[in-house]
Amino acid sequence: MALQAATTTSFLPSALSARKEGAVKDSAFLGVRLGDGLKLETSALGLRTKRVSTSSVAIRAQASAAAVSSPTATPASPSGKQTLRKGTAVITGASSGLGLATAKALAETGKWHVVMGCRDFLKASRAAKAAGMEKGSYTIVHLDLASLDSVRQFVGNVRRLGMPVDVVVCNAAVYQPTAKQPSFTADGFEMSVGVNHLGHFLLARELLADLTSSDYPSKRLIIVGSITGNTNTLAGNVPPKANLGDLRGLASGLDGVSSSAMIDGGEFDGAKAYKDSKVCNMLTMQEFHRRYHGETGVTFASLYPGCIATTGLFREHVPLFRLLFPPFQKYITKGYVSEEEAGKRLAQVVSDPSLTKSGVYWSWNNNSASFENQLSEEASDPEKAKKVWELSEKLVGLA
Ligand code: NDP
Ligand code: PMR
Repeated sequence: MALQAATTTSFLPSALSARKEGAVKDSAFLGVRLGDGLKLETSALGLRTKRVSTSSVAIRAQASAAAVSSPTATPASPSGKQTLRKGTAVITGASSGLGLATAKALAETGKWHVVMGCRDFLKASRAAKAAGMEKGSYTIVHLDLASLDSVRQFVGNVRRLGMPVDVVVCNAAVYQPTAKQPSFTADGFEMSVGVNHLGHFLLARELLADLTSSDYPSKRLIIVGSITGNTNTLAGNVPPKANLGDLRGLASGLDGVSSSAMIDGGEFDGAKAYKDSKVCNMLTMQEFHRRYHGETGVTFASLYPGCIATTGLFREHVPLFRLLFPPFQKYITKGYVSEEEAGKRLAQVVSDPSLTKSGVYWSWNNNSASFENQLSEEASDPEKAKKVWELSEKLVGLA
């Protein structure tokens, strides 16, 4: 019998730090506006709110996570065969789109417990239920990648679950193609790069220790990339193109005040900021591979799951785009994939025994067969990867 994972769905504490104006969208947290002194408590069975005396704006939650032990193999069955224990996969942004579909695909196998790192507990909880995920197959832990404090608290809360960390999937992202002005994370970084790259950079660096100490046979760290960050493709040549330039904006902190909000130091462009962030994601995966694969045995991978034209990623795009984008991708580029299919693809990168090679950017052909894809010159430049790594380390307080 596989190891029983904790069955409690928990929302673990994360303080909301002060933010720049217009920075983060969660003032209406959990779908309701929260004033000072509101305390949230959640349990597997429901959500209660109650007023507490403190005037702090911290949102706290009670969580009870059952501690579990983590033998690599469960005791031998009567036939004498050892079976692999249940793996634990941490997935960021699992409240919708690709992350949710992947969480569902993994949970359905019965071989994985999914830790869903989400900024909106209620949305995640509803999404998991609506997707038909079994109660004991997942745990929701609060994570707002737009706050480094929240990332650090998430890491602590994941550790407190007492489960091993066998796979980490950096999936969450924001895309702000219509923004005229940059918005900023709690730490003052331009939002797309702050959430998609810097938040995940800190998360991945922190959880590497946990992955390393896991006894699971195939430990993996996956950072979701995209075709649109790769200028060696047609999609990657649709303006504005990704270009990190000489990284002068990143070096100055992307704060939009003393420096540009863009990595290359140029004028703010939300679509470009997203594509630049995806280049950082793909470079980071390769730099992890170079630095840590040999030492830790962890598999580092990235992927382009296909064009999942129906997800929430395009929520800030103009309505006409949202209407035309799915049929355009379905019938013209033929790059469209459903959320379900994309989830199966990412689930393969998490658990398929044939996808253990490290340092690979996976893609799928028209028959849904995986292959090792080529990254663009910039997205595979080792010098740039090293510089992005070193600058990111400074920005997130690791150097
Ligand atoms: P969705 O918008 O459906 O999912 C994005 C997820 O990220 C949501 O769960 C969202 O949470 C979460 N998120 C956003 N901001 C934060 C934050 N500050 N803290 C924590 N979580 C956050 O988009 P997709 O499923 O399409 O995107 C998933 C990944 O796939 C991204 O990395 C994207 O770049 C990549 N991708 C997508 C493609 C596509 O065609 N859609 C193609 C190639 C790659 P919430 O639900 O609360 O909004
Ligand atoms: Mg693209 C084979 C062609 C192809 C593919 C696979 C994509 C994927 N796109 C392709 C082609 C084109 N797109 C062409 C020819 C155009 C001009 C009409 C075009 C336009 C376009 C826009 C305006 N495409 C877009 C946008 C977006 O706003 C999306 C984007 O860049 O998000 C960052 C997008 C995308 N096209 C894709 C994919 C996968 C996306 C979005 C998701 C992502 O990269 O994360």
